[in-house]
Amino acid sequence: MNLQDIPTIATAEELVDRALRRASKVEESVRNADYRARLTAVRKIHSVADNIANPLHSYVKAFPSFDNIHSFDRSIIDLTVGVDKLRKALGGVDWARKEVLMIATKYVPKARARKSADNTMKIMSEAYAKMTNVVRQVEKNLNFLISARSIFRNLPNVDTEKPLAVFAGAPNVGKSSLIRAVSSGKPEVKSYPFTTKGVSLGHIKAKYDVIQVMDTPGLLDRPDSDRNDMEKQGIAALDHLEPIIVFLTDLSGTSGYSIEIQKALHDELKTRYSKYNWLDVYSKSDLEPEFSLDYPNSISVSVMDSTGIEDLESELVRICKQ
Ligand SMILES: Nc1nc2c(ncn2[C@@H]2O[C@H](COP(=O)(O)OP(=O)(O)OP(=O)(O)O)[C@@H](O)[C@H]2O)c(=O)[nH]1
Ligand SMILES: [Mg+2]
Repeated sequence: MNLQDIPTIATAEELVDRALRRASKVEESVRNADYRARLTAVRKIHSVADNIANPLHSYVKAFPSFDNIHSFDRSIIDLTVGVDKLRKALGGVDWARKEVLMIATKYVPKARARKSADNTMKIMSEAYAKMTNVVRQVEKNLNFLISARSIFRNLPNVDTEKPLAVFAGAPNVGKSSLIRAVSSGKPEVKSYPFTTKGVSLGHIKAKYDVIQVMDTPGLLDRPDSDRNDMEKQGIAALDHLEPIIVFLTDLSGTSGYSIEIQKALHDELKTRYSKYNWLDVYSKSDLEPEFSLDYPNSISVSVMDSTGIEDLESELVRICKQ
């Protein structure tokens, strides 16, 4: 099961409504009224319990086991929803599942015992109340899973078998614009006009090759401990996925980050990831440069007049074939 494909999760009220609605349709057609009441109650209690416990079970199963997932996914989960909080929510939901089944096990023999139809109804209502109460107790946990699912749906689904280039650089240097310019087909990349808040994925489709390209939030040159959770997502991609690094430097001065700041970040990452393939890109080449740099084998690009886009793609293909 992929993180991105977790099926819909119902709220506590939706679960309760559905279970009660289904149980209301259960009817036995035995002649004797008391016996009919008992049989019906037993089946209804089972029906409510199953229609609560089965979905709860499927929710818990749908989330990946944290021991088996890729360290990048684990990091991203931790930075977005929090691994411990997610564990707790899943624990709560699993508790509710067991509790509901236990209530059914306890009430079924009571409902089966020889009694008047009225008494049987009372026992059934009591079982209903207890089971639905348990579901309501984990309402917050279910809501947490619902929001975790919607966050996971937008996380990049990286294929670790295929090449990956991570676009990194200071804020506002044109990473997202460039990712959009090189991504073919329908990229997963959302075209926000705003600053990038998380990692996302696009693909370059070049003849027989597919190269994954990852957008990352802007980085500042500072120790990891000072970095915010958005920056940490980009660092997690670099740390755990060992990608080709495409480092963007904006020489136009329009990003708001000086050449010194951008160079310090460049040098920090280059030292830190010295074993990775590295490609320097000067962005916004349609604008008059305010600075100059002499990084070796760099490519100048512009998304405004498409300068260098093809060169960048073929250079990435070349690196991937090495
Ligand atoms: N003239 C010109 N402007 C560009 C070019 N590429 C990006 N821009 C502009 O630069 C600004 C920032 O672009 P983004 O692609 O959002 O930059 P980013 O690096 O993703 O920014 P963060 O996500 O905030 O780190 C936007 O206003 C873009 O329109 C370019 O090639 N030429
Ligand atoms: Mg961006």
